[in-house]
Amino acid sequence: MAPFSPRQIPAITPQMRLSGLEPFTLTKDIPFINVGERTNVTGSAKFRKLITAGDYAGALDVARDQVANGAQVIDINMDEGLIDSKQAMIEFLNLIAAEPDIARVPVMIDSSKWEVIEAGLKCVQGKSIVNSISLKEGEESFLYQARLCRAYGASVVVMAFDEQGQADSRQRKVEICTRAYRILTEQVGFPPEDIIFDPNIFAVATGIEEHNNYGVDFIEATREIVATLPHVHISGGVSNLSFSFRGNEPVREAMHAVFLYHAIQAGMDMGIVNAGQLIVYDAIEPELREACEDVVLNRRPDATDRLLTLAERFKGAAGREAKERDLRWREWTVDKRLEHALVNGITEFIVDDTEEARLAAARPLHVIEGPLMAGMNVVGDLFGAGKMFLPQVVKSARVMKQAVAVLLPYMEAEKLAEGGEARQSAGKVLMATVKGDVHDIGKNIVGVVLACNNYEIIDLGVMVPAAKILEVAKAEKVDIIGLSGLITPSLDEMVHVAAEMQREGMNLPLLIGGATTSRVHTAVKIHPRYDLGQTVYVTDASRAVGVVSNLLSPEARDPYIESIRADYRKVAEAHARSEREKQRLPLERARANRHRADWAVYRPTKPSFLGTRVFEGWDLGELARYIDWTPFFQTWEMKGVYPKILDDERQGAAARQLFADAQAMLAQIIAEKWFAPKAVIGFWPAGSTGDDIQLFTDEARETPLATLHTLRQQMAKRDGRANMALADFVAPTDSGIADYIGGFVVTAGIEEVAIAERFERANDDYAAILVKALADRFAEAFAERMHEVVRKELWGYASDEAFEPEALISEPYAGIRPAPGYPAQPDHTEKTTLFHLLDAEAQIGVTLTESFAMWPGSSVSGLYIGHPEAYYFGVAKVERDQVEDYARRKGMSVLEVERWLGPILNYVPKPLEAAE
Ligand code: B12
Repeated sequence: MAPFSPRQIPAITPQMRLSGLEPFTLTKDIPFINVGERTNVTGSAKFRKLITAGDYAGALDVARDQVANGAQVIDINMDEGLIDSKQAMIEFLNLIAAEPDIARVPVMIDSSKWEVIEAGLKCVQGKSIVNSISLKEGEESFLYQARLCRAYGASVVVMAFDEQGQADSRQRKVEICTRAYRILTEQVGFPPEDIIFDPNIFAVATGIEEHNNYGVDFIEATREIVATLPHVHISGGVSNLSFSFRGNEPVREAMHAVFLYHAIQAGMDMGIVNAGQLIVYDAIEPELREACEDVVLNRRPDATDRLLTLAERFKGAAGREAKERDLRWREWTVDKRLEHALVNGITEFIVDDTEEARLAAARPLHVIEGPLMAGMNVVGDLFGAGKMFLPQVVKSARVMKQAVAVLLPYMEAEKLAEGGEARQSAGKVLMATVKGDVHDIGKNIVGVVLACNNYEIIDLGVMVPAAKILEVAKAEKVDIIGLSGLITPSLDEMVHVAAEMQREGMNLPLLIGGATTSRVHTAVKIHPRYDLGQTVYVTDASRAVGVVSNLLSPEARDPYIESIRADYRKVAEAHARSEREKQRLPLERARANRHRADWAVYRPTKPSFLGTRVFEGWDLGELARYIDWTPFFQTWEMKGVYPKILDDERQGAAARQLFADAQAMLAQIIAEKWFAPKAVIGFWPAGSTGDDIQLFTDEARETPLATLHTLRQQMAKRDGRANMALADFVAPTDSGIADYIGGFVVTAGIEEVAIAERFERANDDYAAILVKALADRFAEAFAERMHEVVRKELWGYASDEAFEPEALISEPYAGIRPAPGYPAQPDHTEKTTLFHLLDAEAQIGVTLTESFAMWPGSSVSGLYIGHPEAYYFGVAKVERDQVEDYARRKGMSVLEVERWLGPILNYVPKPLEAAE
C-alpha cells in the first residue's frame, strides 16, 4: 500500500455562489444584493416600450446602465400580454451573452410562466437565479420545477404562495416558507444556501386599513425565517411597497430606503430595486423619514394621511436633481471622469474608465502617472487646504487602489515581455505598530494618506519586534521608518527601536505617532538615542505628508532637520525646567491628605453573586444604542461633539456622509452578527489597606485572594482637596465594613480582524478602517452597557437608576469603572492580577501581550468601584519614594516599576542618569 492517506474532503462554507462571466459569492461582507429591475417589462415602462418596438439595442443599453449603476444581478422579465415572452426572453438573453460588460453579472430569469423560465435557463451561462417557483399549484408541480432548477444548477426564488393564495400575514409567510424549505431540502436535496424566499412585499398606505401592517408583516416574517431556516436568503420587489405614491419619486425612494433599512436589519439580503435610485437612510430629510417610518412600521393610525400631506412638499425634490447631476459627468473626457471619480470617491465606473484610459494610453503606467496622479494631486491639494476631510480622502484612495488593480496585470505583462518601466514612487515608507501593541487604525490611516501622495507603503502590521523592523527596512531599502503605538509601554519600545537603529549605524528618518506618543516624549526620550538619523513626532495623518516630503526633499531636508533639532532642544529644556519646578509631596504627606469617606454611614450593597460570570451572545442592536459617536468622528480627524458635528458649517457634509456610511455598515453588523462580543465580570469581598485593595476568597474575609495596588497623587493640592488613590473608595479592611469590588474584561471579539482583511484584499481601506472603528465603538458600548447592568442588577446598588443610553456618556451615575492604563491607574501591569482573577483568557479568549495590550484589540478591562463618592482623577507624576514603596508592595524591583511607570516618573531614573 502506498503510504498516502486519502485526501481530506474540505468543508465548504455554505454560501450562495452565482456567476455571470465573473463569479459572485454572497459573502458576509456584502451587505445587500441589488437586483436591477429596469430590464423588467412590468417594472419599467421604458424597457417595455423598447421590447414591444423590437428595439433590442436600446434595451441592451438599459441593461448596461443597470450594471454600471451597481446592480449585482439583473432581473429580466418579459411577461407582457402583447409580447411573445418566451421568444423575447431567448432573444434578449442571447444578445446580452455577447456583451461582456453586461454578461459579467449573474441573471435572474423572471417569469410567472414556467416555459419562459425553462427557455431562459437553456440560454444563460454561469449560475443564474430562477424567479420564481411556488406552491401555488400544489406540491407536485413545485417538486417538478424545483428539480429542474437544481438540474440546471440555478438558485431559486420561492414566493410565499400556496394553494390558498399569496401570504399576507407574518404567520402565513413563515408557514409557507417553512413548508417549502422542508420540501426543497428533504425531498429535492436543494442546498439551503441556494434558496431565496420572497415573502411578498405589498403596497402600504393605500387607504385600506388591512394593508397598513404589510411592511411590518414582511419585516417580522423575514426575521423569523432567517432565524429558523438556516442559510436561506430573503428577497423582495421593493417598489411594490410605495405603489400608492406613483409619480412622486422622492417619496417613493424615501419609503424604499426606510423599508430596506429595517428589513436588512431583520435579515433581508437581496432586493429588486433600481440601483441608481437608492438613497441612504440617514440622508433622508428627517421629517420625511419619520413620516415614512410611521407608515412602513405602522406606528400610528393617521400615518398614511400625514405622509400624503407631506408628500406634496417633496414632489420633484432635490434627490432627483442630484441623480441627474451625477450622470452628467459621465459625458466628460476619460481623464476628467477619472479625476471626478477620485475627488468624489466614486468606485462605480472606475474599472471601465481605467480600462478606457489604458486603451488610449501608450503604456498602462502612463495612466497612473498621468490622469490618476493628476486626480490624486487635486485630492492632496484639497485635503491640504482643509477643503476635503479624512474620510473623503480614504474613499479617494479606495478609487485609486481599484484603478491601479486594473492596470497592474498589464504592467506585469509588459515588464515580462520587454522590461517596461517601473512605477516611480515618491519614496518608500515602512510602517509598523511596535512590539506588544495591537492598535493600527491610526497607522493605517497614515499609510493610506501617504499612499495617496504616491509614497510606497510597506506595512508590517501590529506587534512588530524591533529586529523585524530593521531587517525589512534594510532588505527593502526603505527611505523612512514610521512607528505607531497606543499604550504607554509602547513608548519604551520606540526608544528601543531608535537605540537599535543607532547601534546598527542606520541613518533613516524615524517617524513617531499614535495616541500615547508626544512631542515632549519624542524630544526628551527618543531623539537623544538616535543622533545618526532624525526622529520626528507627527501629530496626525494630515501632517504626515508634509513631514515626509520635507525629509525626502534634497533641498528642504537639511534646513527642516535643523529646525526640528532646534525645536526639540527647546522642548527638552522647557521640560526639564518645568519638572524641576513641579512641587511634589513626600508620599507620607500625600497619604495623610487622602480622601476620607464617611465610612460610618456607608452600607455597601452585597453583589448578587461572588466570583466570576461570563456573558456572551449579547444583542448587537441593543449595544449599538450605547455607542458614543464622538470618538468615532475623532478617529477620522473630525473634531466636534456628536450630534452637533453633523450640522457643523465646515465639516457637516463630510460628517453626515461618514455617519451614513457607518450606519449602513452598522445595520449589516447587527443583521449579520459580524461580531460576537464577550464579557467576563466578577465581584469579590474587599477592603483597603493603605493604598492597596485586598480581595478575599469569601465573606469570612480571612483568606486573601489577591491584592490590587493603586497609586496616589503626589501633587501639592490647594483648597482642602485630597491626594487621591483608588483605594480611598473602598472601605478599610479594619473598619469592619463588608465592602466589595468588581472587575471586568469585555471584547467586541476577534471577528473584526478577518473582516478588515477581507476589505483590504478587495482594495477597500475605507471599509476596513470603518469596521475597525466600529468594533472599537462596540467594545466601549459593551463596557458601558455591562456597567449599567452591574449597577442596576448584578451588583444592584443602583437598582432604580433610569438613564437613557445617550445620557450615560456624561457619567451621571454612581460608581466608576477605572481601567488600568487610564489616568486614575496608569500602571498597565495591574491587568495581570485582573486577568488572573477573571481567568479572562480561558473564559473569553482575551490575552495580554508582553506590553499588557489586550488581544483582540477592541477590548476594555477595568475595576468596578461602587462607592457613591468615587470619581475619575489623574494620578499624574509620582516621586521616587512612592515608586520604591509601590515596588515593595508589588514584589517587583524598583527598576521594573520604573520601566512600566516611565511616562509618569517625576524624576530621571538612576540607570538612565548613569547612561547619559
Ligand atoms: C478610542 C480609544 C480606545 C478604543 C480603541 C483604541 C484604538 N483603536 O486606538 C478602545 C475602547 C478599544 C480602547 C481601549 C483601551 N485604551 Co484607549 N483610547 C481611545 C482614545 C479615546 C482614542 C484613540 C483613537 O482611536 N484615536 C484615533 C486614532 C485614529 O488616532 P491615533 O491612533 O492616535 O492615530 C493618529 C495619530 O496619532 C497619527 N499616528 C498614529 N500612528 C502613527 C504612526 C506614524 C508613523 C505617524 C506619522 C502618525 C501616526 O495619525 C493618526 C491619524 O491621525 C484614546 C484617548 C485619546 N483621545 O487619544 C484612549 C487611549 C489611547 N487609551 C488608553 C488606554 C489605557 C486603553 C486601555 C489599556 C484601557 C483598558 N484597560 O481597557 C485599552 C487598551 C486596548 C487594548 N487592546 O489593549 C490610553 C493610552 C495611554 C496609556 N496610558 O497607556 C489613552 C491615551 C487614554 C488615556 N488618556 O489614558 N481605547
